[in-house]
Amino acid sequence: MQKSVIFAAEYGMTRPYREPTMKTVFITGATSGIGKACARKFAQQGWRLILNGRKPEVLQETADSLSSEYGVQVHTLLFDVRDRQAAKEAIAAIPQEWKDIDVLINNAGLALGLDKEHTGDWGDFETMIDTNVKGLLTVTMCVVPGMVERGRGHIINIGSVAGDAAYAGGSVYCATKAAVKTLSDGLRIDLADTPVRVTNLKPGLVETNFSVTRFHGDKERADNVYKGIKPLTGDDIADVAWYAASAPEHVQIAEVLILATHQASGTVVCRK
Ligand code: NDP
Ligand code: 8X3
Repeated sequence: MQKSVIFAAEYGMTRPYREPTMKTVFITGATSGIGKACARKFAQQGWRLILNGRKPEVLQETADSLSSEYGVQVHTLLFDVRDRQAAKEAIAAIPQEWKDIDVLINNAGLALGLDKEHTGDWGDFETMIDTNVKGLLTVTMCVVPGMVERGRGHIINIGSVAGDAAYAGGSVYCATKAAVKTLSDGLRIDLADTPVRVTNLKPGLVETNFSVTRFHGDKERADNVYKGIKPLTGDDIADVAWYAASAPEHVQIAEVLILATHQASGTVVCRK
């Protein structure tokens, strides 16, 4: 009898026992959409999860459901990526046995509004820059030195097709995602003499809570973004993240643009 089956029988478990791989993925913004889907994907593969979020109940609920569904260990890190001090303290306080992070997925991010650059809301602009650019850089700076020291690691940044070209009303959001591309490219150059890999994933339209957040809770307006086209799902992006993470060590998936079949670019979408 296989060891996993014996274990399951001895412990009366209802799901198959999975040998621990001791591989660890750290995902920011893991409480929704693409981040949560990545957490599910890596959990399915038996990885340990370090999950970041800023809503305590939602974060705990996410952690509990993944750990009970997939039998993986989960460590939660409650902080807002814009709070540099809180992020640094939380990451520094990760228990020793969790510190060997194999993959960091810098996913926390958002768009706010669809306003013109010269008349938009400064608060929205600042939140996008602080989250998508400065937050990502903060977490990168906290995690990557350990990867370099251990000679092992992979950073997967969630960029966007929006970083390839500006679209109407998306000026600042697009600029933050262009920055994610440049930060990814720069980091890849800085790490080229190490085994640490850097990937920039650039999704197009993915149906998550993204547009509800962009339109400040206006669900009807958010739903219209995905009308007449079959959009991507968080799981589609998680599949690509997993592909990059599980590629052989000498293979670095540097950048991937992932679009729905009827989307051709940030501005060309064919709707029925
Ligand atoms: P969701 O709104 O579903 O998820 C965003 C996640 O980021 C949430 O968990 C959210 O937490 C978290 N988050 C936002 N701000 C912060 C913060 N300051 N600190 C910590 N966590 C934060 O959207 P998506 O899953 O779609 O977005 C994930 C990433 O994918 C973003 O970077 C987005 O720009 C990018 N992206 C999305 C696309 C899409 O079409 N959906 C396409 C291309 C890229 P909370 O609920 O607390 O706000
Ligand atoms: C999100 C995709 O096209 O709504 O990054 O900007 S888009």
